[in-house]
Amino acid sequence: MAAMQLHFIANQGQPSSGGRTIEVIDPSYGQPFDTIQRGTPEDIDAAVRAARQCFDEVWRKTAPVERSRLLMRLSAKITEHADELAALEQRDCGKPTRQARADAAALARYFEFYAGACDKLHGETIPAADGYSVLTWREPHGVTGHIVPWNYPMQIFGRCVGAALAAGNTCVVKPAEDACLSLLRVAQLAAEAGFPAGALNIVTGYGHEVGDALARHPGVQHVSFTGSPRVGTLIQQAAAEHHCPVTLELGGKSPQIVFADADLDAALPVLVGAIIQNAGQTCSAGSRVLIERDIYEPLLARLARAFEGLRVGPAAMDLELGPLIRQSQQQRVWDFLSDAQAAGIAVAAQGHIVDEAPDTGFYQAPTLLRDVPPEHRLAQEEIFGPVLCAMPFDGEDHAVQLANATAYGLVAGIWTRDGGRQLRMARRVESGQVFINNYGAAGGVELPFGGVKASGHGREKGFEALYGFTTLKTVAIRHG
Ligand code: TXE
Repeated sequence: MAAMQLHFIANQGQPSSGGRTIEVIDPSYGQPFDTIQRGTPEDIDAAVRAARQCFDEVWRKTAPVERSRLLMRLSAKITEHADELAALEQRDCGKPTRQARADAAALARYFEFYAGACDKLHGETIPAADGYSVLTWREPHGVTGHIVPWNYPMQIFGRCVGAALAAGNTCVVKPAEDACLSLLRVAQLAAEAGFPAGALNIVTGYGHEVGDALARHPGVQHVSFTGSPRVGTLIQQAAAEHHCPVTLELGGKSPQIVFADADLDAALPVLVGAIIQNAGQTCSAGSRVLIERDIYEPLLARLARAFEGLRVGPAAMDLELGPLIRQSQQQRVWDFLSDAQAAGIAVAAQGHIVDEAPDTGFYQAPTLLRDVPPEHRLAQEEIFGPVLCAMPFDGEDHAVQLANATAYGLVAGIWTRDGGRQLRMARRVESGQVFINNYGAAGGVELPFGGVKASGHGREKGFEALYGFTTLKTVAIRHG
């Protein structure tokens, strides 16, 4: 077993004050291979104090151009160590090699993007009464807390911590207990890049212990969270105790809507990719495919053939799918599938788990379900596994009704050649992002991202994220 991982506070490795640790499990084999600290509220307090001290003494006095250079240096270091970071996250999360490498590249890109934005956060001058000048400043909140899930540790860290640091905050990060290793390494790289002690701190441990302590810490001025709606509610409640703003990204049940006039050759691989990426454990997974009735059977037949060709195996084999993160996530998917069976929902096709995948790993074959009743929990709830629910629709109004008929509203994909319909549909679907004849805009760190309804509120990614990590101050001067 590898050496034990420590918290990273004020540019130092620190053991937990509670003296306890958590085993890190490799989901491809179901075996422990490392240990992390099981943090305590006292550890969170130490990290928040370090972040505050850095903010007061160093970071708030650092010119935006200097912050920009530091972020750029970190981006370069991430690129230099991309293979190492990808290997850590691959083993920790069970990601196929190509996915893990893409995530490391995205992390570097986030820091590059936000490096360029540090010195471009302008305020306004506002016309006011005669004899007055009014202007606005965008100021950092101070210390920001970041509670990160296990599905894309590097990407989600990049999008929230990159923006928070660029906007002039200092950060305390609580990664998911299932997947911390890449982020602990990134924090070391940040120190090597020259970030001052306390600018970026990481405390590992369980959500109900350290995540909760971070959200309710009165020294934290903003919390960003990506995870389940249940925990999002708890975090918003905890933060409300000290009137702390939150950004919540709580997943989705995103529809991919295919009209009869669509370019099906272009759509097919994207429809499949949008649900199998990261074994379906993606907040923006396109987990419902709504197909216009005229092409329902032929498109379903093509989707079924594609699903039958999908392989699942250990992460390092770099197949289309790796394992799920942990046994409880596997059980969650099994429970959904047994509900489907009990309701008589037909399996149109399944991929297969390769012989090299051991029984101790957390594997699930990708599954295409047909004619899923829109009100069934399979069509309503986030499964967070490689399960695609297909259902037919008749015309635009029906497509909109089905698309909007869940509690969520994160992403929607629309496939049609009709320009008017593209815009009508984009207006009518309830979601934070709409992709027309694509899904994801080839990565798109520049694109603001976040949801409506139960998918959360606030925006990450793109320039918009920076506003969320600042507070606006209005300054009015009466001319002497
Ligand atoms: O999420 P949790 P889980 C969804 C997905 C998945 C389900 C459950 O549907 O099947 O959630 O996954 C921390 N106070 N998503 O149980 O518990 C926790 O330590 C503060 C969607 O893993 O929400 C981890 O760091 N923090 C999603 C983070 O919250 C707490 C990504 C997420 O864990 C806490 C992950 C508490 N009381 C799951 N309890 C997405 N939107 O991409 C837990 N945490």
